[in-house]
Parts: sequence; structure tokens; C-alpha cells
Amino acid sequence: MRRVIKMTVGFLGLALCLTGCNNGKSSDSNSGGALSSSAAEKVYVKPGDHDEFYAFVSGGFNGQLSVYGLPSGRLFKVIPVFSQDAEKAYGYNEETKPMLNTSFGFVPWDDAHHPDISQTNGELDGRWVFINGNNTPRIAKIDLTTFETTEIIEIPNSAGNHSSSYVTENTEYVIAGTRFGVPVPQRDISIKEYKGNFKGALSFISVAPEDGKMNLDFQILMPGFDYDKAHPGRGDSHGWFFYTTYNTEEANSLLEVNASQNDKDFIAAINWKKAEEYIKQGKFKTMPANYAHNVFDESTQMATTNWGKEVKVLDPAECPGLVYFLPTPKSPHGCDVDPTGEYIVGSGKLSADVTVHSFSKMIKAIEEEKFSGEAYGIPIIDFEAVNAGSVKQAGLGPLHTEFDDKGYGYTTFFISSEVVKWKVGTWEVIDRKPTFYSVGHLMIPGGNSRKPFGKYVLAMNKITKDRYLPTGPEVTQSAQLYDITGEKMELLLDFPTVGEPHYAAGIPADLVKPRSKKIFKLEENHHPYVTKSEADTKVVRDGKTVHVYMTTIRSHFAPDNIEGIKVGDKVYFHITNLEQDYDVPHGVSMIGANTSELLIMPGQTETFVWEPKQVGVWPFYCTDFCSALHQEMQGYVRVSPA
Ligand code: CUK
Ligand code: CUA
Repeated sequence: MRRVIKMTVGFLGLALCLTGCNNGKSSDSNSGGALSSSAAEKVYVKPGDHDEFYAFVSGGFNGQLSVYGLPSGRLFKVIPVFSQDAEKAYGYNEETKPMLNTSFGFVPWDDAHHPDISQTNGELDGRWVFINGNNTPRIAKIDLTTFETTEIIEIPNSAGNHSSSYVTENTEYVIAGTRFGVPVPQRDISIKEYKGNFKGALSFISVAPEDGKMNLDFQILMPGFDYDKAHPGRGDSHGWFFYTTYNTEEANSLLEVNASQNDKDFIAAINWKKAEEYIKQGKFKTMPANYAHNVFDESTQMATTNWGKEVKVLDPAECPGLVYFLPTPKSPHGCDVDPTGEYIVGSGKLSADVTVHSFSKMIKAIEEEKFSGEAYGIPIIDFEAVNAGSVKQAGLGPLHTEFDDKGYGYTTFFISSEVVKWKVGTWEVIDRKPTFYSVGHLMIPGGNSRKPFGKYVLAMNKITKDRYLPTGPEVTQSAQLYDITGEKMELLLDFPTVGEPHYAAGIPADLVKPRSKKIFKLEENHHPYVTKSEADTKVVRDGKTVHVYMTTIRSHFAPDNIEGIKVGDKVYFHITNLEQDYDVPHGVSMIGANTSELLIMPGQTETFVWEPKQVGVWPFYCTDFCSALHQEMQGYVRVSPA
């Protein structure tokens, strides 16, 4: 067996080395990022073998979440989240359309940035992935038994929703911060009156421990700065939440560059345990808020929209001890907490240093009231009293930091295009490796938890230029995988990504695989239009509305020939896939239907609507190659004059 692998790897290595690597030498990828044969061996997953990690990589402007295997970089699935998906009928079929409802109406797109995996006791538990939609502020939950989006909650009083979605140690909350300051409540006001009038909500969405049901518990109305990435506390700092701010000048136009006048902006530190106390004491205001909360019920296989009407709001100025500001140089972008919970890292993107604050110093400074001022009634802690040190002259344009399990931090530098490894506590730079090019986030599996799995770091790049075959003006963005088990990082693999990967969440596959669902059990299907056997199939007319109760099984539809349909009818096809075997979906598509195909999993019911416009006999067929008789899996609908 071993020999077979070696030969294949040798061949692969040779092929890859045509692009010029120092074959035979130990791989130092500083020069061109080419792969050595040892790198190839490290990412090689033998056909039929499984990868060690799942990586959930956000799609940015494609609104979805891609699932890759690591170390191979193989793409397994693109999970539809915020965007309609014609392949799986998400957002097209009647069952999932309500998932994309918002207070603005049906919004079938969003900008998906930061996935985070649920945790128990500060460790990844592999139950759900949460991800934010930036544009029309929303948080989605993906169930890791089905790898499907099962809940989306809209965030009121928010715009941008960028400092999201981050999970606390026991998934008590998914926390979502706004990016833009906006008038709260929204109203007609001069944009010049930004200062003092615009606010940004920080939302606490609780997650029910048993079924994961989300609820918007309360919001903290922060000043109208701009906010960026965030991180909940760990260990001792559990109960706190940290996120970066910029534009603390509250400029209404960033064109005037007055948003970067301040030498230091802030990391906001929020004591959410304290917030819970204030809520209990009734120190909140109730504000009207109109927001959609869309839930997919696996038992009925249907999504429904519930409408939120109000939200509890805390004002930090009236709640002493709730919020503090930690001064942090030059437009901090990322904010990350190390696995012990002691160090809070702020990456000033206009700075060359990475600033590190100390949680224990912060607590002491608060006790001793070492404040250098205040903003909107929020104390600003004296910089020296909270600062733990900084990684000096580490690179240009630091953005984001992740941690391994050996006491090292890894920071991305957008402008100098590199990942820099440094030692927590001494802040000395240990190693640096180039990225290709302009890296944004990076990810270590479990890097947001108390227990990182420090074997690989995945860097997500904004620009690839010449790294891949050209595909017209739009070229792929990419991820790069580095081995971080040694003192020096080693670049192992480049692979293209779907959309713009902003961030990723990684988890050992063994924490997810045992839960993975193989089929939906037919007896547990409580869809209102389910058909549980061929004998029960029927066509029911109700005025101009027609319901077709249809089934699929290898390899036919029942009924397969339908007559009695008239132009002007509205025909609902409710199709139940009777299969109870793993990996046997059937598809359905109808000629001229103004929707997508359906792709129906075993035991599932899905519905599409067809409004025939023309008299004739119109075919439909199965779109998924399901058996040797797949091509025979078809039928006709006869449409008569109205
Ligand atoms: S952001 Cu994309 S590079 Cu949305 Cu986390 Cu920093
Ligand atoms: Cu069913 Cu092809």
C-alpha cells in the first residue's frame, strides 16, 4: 500500500516541480511558493480516504459557505445560505423561500463573511456553523447533521453587521456587531448630523442548548463609530466580548480621510455577564423593531417567517461597568483573543505593529480607575495600564490573528502579503512566509476556541493575479495551506475558492462525521403535502389551483402523465422522494417553469409552482443521474385551453 502512495506522490511531485522548486531539498517556500514533493505528500489524501479536517470557507459576495477538506483542499459542497441557489432549489422552492424574507422584503443575496462553529466548554462541538450576512444584517445557522441552513435571523438597528458572527464558550450567544453607524431608530435626518446621532447596535442572540433555536435577547447601543472584527473572551475573560472600532472621529464621509485622524482608535470591551444582570434588573428600554426570523422545521420540511416586533436595548452610558474602550493604534481591523483568554490582539491596519492588551491588566486598571478619558459616558482605559506589549515592525497592514496550541500567534499582513508567526508573551517574530497575494483572514482549526488544532493555517487571499490559468478579467481568489507543526511554517498548497473567502472555520472531521445524516426518514416526514406511497399519489383541483401529489423512486415518477391542466392554472408539484437509501436524490424540472429544478433528498418533500402559459403537451424529467434507467425517468403534462 505504502509503495503505491509513494509512486503516485513522486509523480505528482515531479509534475508540480516543473514550475520550479528545489526538488530534493527541504522545502522552504519563501521564493516562489512552489511545492516540494514532501509538501505534495503532506496534502495528498489517497483516493477513497477522508480528509482530517473540514474547513467552512465563507463566500463573501456569493453569499454562501463552501465546505472543503483539509489538507487536500478538495471542495465538497457549497451550502446555500443567503443567496438563492438554482442547483439545490434553495430560495426557489416553496419550502425554503421564506428563509430569505427580511423586513425589506424577499432579499435573495447577501455578503457572507465570518463563520464560527458552536462550542461547549470552550471547545468545538461540531453542532452548528453560524455566519453573518453583512448587507441586509442577518445571522444564519447551518445544521451540521444536514449541512443545510436551518435558521436566519435579521438584526434590527444594525447596518453592515460586520463584527459577526462570534460564538461564546458554551454557545450562550452568537454576538453580532454593526459596521456602520446609522440613525437609531431610522429616520429622516441630515447626514451631516452623524456625530452623536448615529448608533451601532451590538446584538446578543441566544442559542437554545437543545435545538439551537436562536432568539434576539438584547442589544447594546454603541456610539456610531465603525466596527470591525470581534472576539469573545475565553477562560478568565469568558463573559467579555471584544471588538475593534475605527472612525472614532465619527466622520460622515470617509473620503475626507478624517476617519483616520486619531492616532488611536479603540477596542471595545463589553462585559456581557454584566449586561445580563442589567437586563434582569429591568435597566433596558424596549424599542420597536421589525425583523424577520426564519426557521426551517425539519419535521414539516418547511420554513416559516416569524416577525420580531421589539427589542430590549441597553445604553452603556446608563450602565456603569458595561463597556470600556482600550486605545489601540491606527484603525484596528482584526481583534482576536488568545486561547487562554489573557491576550487581546488588535491589528491596526495603518500601523506596522500588532498591539496586544492584557485582560488581567484591564481588570486591574478598571478597579484602580486608570482612565484617560471617556467617550459618550464610556471610560477609556489608559493605554499603558492595559497594554501588554506589541509585535514590533512585524509587517505592513496587519489584519487578523489566529493562535495555535503551542503559544504562537499568526498574523496576516495585507500590504506586505505575508503571514507572520510570533511568540505570545515575548512578542518576538519567529517566522514569516509570503502569501500570494494580499491576504485577509487566516484560520487555524479551532483557532477561535480554547483548544486550537495547530497543525495547519489556512490563509485566504484577496488577489491571485498570475497564480492560476487566466479566466478573463475575473480571476479566482484563493486559499493557501501552511504546515505549522515545525518552528518554520511551510507552504503546502494553493487552491482556488468560491466567491471571496473572508474567513473560515475549521474542525476535525471526527467531530462532525458521526452526526452526519444519511437520509430523511419517510415516517418522520410531516410535510403538509407529503405522499408516502405511490398508491397515495393524486391530482387535486381547487378552483384554478391544482396540487399534484407526486412521488419519485428509481426510476419513475408517479403520476407520470397528467391531464386536465388548463392555461391560467397555478400548479403546485409536491414531490416526495420515496427512496430510503443514502445518496439517491432525484431531480425534477419542468419545461418553461419560472423557477429552478428541484433536487430532492431521500425521504424529503419539495414543491415548485408552474403556471402554464401555452396549450400543449409538456415534458418533465429527472435531472439527477439516479440509475441505469435515469434517462427514462420522465413524464408529460397536457395543458388544455382555459
Ligand atoms: S473582514 Cu475580510 S479581511 Cu469581513 Cu473579517 Cu478582515
Ligand atoms: Cu431520478 Cu434520474
